[in-house]
Amino acid sequence: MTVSTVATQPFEDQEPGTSGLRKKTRAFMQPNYLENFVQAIFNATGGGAGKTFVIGGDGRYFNAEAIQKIIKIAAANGAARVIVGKDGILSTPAASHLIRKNKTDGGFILSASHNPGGIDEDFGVKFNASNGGPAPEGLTSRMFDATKVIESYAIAEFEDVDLGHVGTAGRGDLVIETVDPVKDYLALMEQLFDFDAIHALFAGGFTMCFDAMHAVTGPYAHAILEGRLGAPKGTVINGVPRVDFGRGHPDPNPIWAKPLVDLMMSDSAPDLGAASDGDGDRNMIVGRGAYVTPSDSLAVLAANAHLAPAYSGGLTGIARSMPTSGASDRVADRLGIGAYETPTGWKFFGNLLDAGKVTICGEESAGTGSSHVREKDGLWAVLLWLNILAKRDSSVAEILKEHWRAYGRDYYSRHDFEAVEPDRASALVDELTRSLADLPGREFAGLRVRAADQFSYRDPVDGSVSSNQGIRIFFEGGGRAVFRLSGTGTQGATLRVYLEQFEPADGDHEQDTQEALKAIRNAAHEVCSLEAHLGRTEPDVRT
Ligand code: G16
Repeated sequence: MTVSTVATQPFEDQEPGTSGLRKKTRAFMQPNYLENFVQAIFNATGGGAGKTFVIGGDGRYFNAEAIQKIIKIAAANGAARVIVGKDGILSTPAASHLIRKNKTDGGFILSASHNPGGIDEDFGVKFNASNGGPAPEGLTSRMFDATKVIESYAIAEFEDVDLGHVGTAGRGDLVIETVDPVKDYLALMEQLFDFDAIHALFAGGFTMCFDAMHAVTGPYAHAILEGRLGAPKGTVINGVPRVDFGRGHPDPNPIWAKPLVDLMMSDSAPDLGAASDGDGDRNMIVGRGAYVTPSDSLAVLAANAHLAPAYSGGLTGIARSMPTSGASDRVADRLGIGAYETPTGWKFFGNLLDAGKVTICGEESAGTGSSHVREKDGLWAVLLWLNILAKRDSSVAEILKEHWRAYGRDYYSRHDFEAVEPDRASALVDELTRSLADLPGREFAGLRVRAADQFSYRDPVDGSVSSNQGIRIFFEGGGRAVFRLSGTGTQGATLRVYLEQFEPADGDHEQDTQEALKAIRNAAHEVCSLEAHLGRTEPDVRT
């Protein structure tokens, strides 16, 4: 095996964001761009000698080429073995599972998640550590540091590896194991859930529509829902992964999965609607006539998890990202278990899960998961809902309403202002940050500020501190507005404004969400002079 050492120069923009390095696909296709980043990961993690890595991605444009390059760089860095999904396909949670199951040294996950795919769209690379979870902040900063001083990368010269068949191949000292992307993941799900009960549910006429959005969960959903659990053929729609996700935006929310939401609000709605994103870690749950917000889904899943075999012994704790609503905190409180509030980014849940402090985690950005892997897991959430529905003689809408009657309801919505000029977005955030100390007691659009701060997190396991993780404004009367800049966009800045209004258990739970949030929205706009800074008042996306 011939190994070349290729001289290169640093790219200045290789700082990983909320979830790995995400850029336009063409940026990754430039000479040396991907190679530099992958070599920097080896340099930041003590090299590749003798190590084993999982490699796979969501099948988007450039996935196949990037995987071949990573295999060659791994070989040149002395890796002993790589485990690759057949055709280069692995959902993010399935990759996390393979890293853990095979006790590997980590994995390369190729995805820009819910961002569109294609030569003019987005691509991404994420490194997960040996616990199966996204590299924590300490490691991502070492990776970024390594990208700044890189002078060369090593790459082996051999023909592309055929990844179209399950089996083992060798190149020099490197063993390349091509695996069925679904098999081990399905086996894990069988251990967690009562598949017999779910099978009986479908056999009894329960209907469902799962929208794979032309993305990675197609093969998983076909095998699990229609294959193993006996759901009728046609339950899974858009189930063949495409490099451009059928020119869609594979983000399971009411905007991008609108056809499914429309179906669920119509007279011909099945009992359950669900969708997952580009790489299979996000999920959306919709009952007949009832959209479930991700924050509510986390709370309902936590409150009912004991109905699934894996969680019948109870949960140790629940974690949510700071912008996620407080609904799950009240469940934790009632269960008498810990509730944790972390910064946005699944990587912040890793230590809590590893230390056994929490069993279930979730985020407003459509992510829910548990200690079974170290990523959020779209199909896991769908299967837990199915398990709960199979054990309770109630519809999604009834379960949701009952939950609100027991715990109160958090009206919740995220408003995204996309492709904002970065200077304008920073000016808004900087000005708001400077004003924080003066806000308590002041009134905005008729609402009085109770407290305001910049969220800072001290990891209770390793003591690391992450500052400037978003601005929180708490209003009297149970409302909250949060402001933060997205760390996953690839074009300009995205300002996220998260709105929440708590309505107690005996309150009115039947209001329209945007109506219920109007006062908070107006106060949020006024407190940061949103229109003056951005020159507009309407968001691009409301989740
Ligand atoms: C990633 C992270 C999530 C985060 C989301 C949005 O999800 O894993 O933890 O909530 O991005 O982040 P931001 O608000 O910074 O854009 P995914 O599904 O894109 O990997």
